[in-house]
Amino acid sequence: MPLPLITVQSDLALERVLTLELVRVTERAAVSAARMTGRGNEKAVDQAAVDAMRRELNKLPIDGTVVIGEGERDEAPMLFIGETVGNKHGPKVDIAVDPLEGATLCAKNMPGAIATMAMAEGGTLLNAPDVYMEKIAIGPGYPKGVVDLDAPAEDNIRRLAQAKGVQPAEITALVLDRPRHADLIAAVRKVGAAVRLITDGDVAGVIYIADATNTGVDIYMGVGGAPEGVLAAAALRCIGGQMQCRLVLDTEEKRTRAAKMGIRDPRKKYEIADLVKGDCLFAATGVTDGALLDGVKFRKDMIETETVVMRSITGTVRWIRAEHRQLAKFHLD
Ligand code: VTB
Repeated sequence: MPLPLITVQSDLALERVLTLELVRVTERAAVSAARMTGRGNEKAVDQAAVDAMRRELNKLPIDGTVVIGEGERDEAPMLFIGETVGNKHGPKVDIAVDPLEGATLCAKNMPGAIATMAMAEGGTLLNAPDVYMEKIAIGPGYPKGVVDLDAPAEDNIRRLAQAKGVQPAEITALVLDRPRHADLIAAVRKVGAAVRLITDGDVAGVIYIADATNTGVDIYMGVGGAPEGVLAAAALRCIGGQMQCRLVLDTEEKRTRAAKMGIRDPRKKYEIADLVKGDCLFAATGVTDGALLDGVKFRKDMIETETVVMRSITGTVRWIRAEHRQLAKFHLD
């Protein structure tokens, strides 16, 4: 009997093929940064990841525009917001990059640094300035509206516990360890819930909530970077979950920058579908070992990487452990 042919709708074929290309991009950025792990030089590790990511992105058959990048044009020489990437022979896509999420973690050889990016249909990712963002996120399987960005933290924990069918004491909230979160942390603990603190890395932090059974994290709360928020939303668009966010535009200068990027309502409360309007791909490769991904391992004559890549159209999540034997491709000399 002839084997059935694999058919892919032609308009989706390229995007499907691009899934593995994203893996190559984040793998190379991760390896380049990992080479300098623990050297204490945040700028150097970040630059290495940026260089590698940009080089790989420019090989892709896409007509891409960076909408979440290393900064705005005059402050970032590469992968700045507005930079076009790709060989132009392909679909118009929006690109969000964080070539090294957790540069401090990598420079200090602490767990959890990742190289990450997302790709979506042109014009569908929120163009956000590099400001802070208030965020709240919970995993899939809860009715809509269980938690609310504007509700007191105590209420959110209680309501989440009720929806999960447990006591608040069985809820764990993940929060960035920053002085600005002192009140939030106290409020969460006041209702008996546990707080897990992270020093950096809230893209992975938000992703943890999608797999509460294994990560033990039920909810992400607090203020982190807006670029990290858009990247995390891309991941949640693929794997499910709820997220609400608001840009922190607390000065006239920030509001003007945001307005230039098309943000009309500076107080808008965004849901995942506002941050990532269309279908998207998301990928992350571990740089240092972390709860989400193993870091890069330099073996004799071989480099190992671990990457997660997700596609929203199908909700497929692939974990890719790669052994790289052709090392010239990493341009490590
Ligand atoms: C977070 C964290 C990042 O920035 O978004 C944080 O996830 C927010 O900024 O890894 P502050 O450090 O100023 O709190 C990072 O720590 C680094 O960009």
